[in-house]
Amino acid sequence: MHEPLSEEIEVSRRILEANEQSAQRNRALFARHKVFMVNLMGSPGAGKTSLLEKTIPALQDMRVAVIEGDIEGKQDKERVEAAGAVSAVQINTYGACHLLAHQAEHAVEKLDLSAVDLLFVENVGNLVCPAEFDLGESARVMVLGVTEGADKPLKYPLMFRKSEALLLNKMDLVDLCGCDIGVLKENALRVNPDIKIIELSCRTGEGIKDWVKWLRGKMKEIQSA
Ligand SMILES: Nc1nc2c(ncn2[C@@H]2O[C@H](COP(=O)(O)OP(=O)(O)OP(=O)(O)O)[C@@H](O)[C@H]2O)c(=O)[nH]1
Ligand SMILES: [Mg+2]
Repeated sequence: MHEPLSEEIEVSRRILEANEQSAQRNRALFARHKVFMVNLMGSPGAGKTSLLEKTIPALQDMRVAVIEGDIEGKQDKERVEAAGAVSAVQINTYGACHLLAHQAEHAVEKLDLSAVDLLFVENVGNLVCPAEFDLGESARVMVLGVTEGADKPLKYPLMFRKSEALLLNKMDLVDLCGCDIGVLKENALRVNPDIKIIELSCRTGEGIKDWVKWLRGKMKEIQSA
């Protein structure tokens, strides 16, 4: 790796600036339609779609839509539709490891926001890049499988730092994989003392109620502000 050249820094700055403008447009649009948007992030296979499959049926009183970000394929879109999402839109990035705000903006054009209360954007599976790009979300939530290891907050701090909630998924496997949950939480709190940590399992359903309660509270808090 070389030190970034001034032209490279300039290009990155322009990309981030353009992204921020799209993100602000998204935020204004969501505010106008009273839609709460969650940017859901985490490694490939952490359990983001599994979480949506448990969350959507637990929110029967809400109209939940989903934008799915994947490099290729539409498997996750089909899964959330089967789980009861009122609508779902697939974005394929064909290589890029994160979503940009303008991609979300185009996907949102395919939704009828007047018929949506809660919008999840499942970002591309990646523990690094999605955290760098604001999509105009109301809240950032990350899913980490306990199978990924207790050291992850220290090695990949940005996503932990930028998220309001950390969902520790696959708790049914915690003894099998030997993850020290105390150390994992301590590491996450060292990186972000304000992060809300919820232990859950999308396999057994343990902890889903706690997550849904937190989400409802956050929606109330932001919508009444
Ligand atoms: N044992 C166990 N397996 C789980 C749990 N949650 C998800 N899985 C499994 O983990 C695998 C990946 O789950 P997904 O929900 O597809 O993960 P994802 O984060 O959406 O993956 P990408 O969209 O590819 O980034 C699947 O085989 C799930 O069945 C859990 O709580 N416990
Ligand atoms: Mg998925």
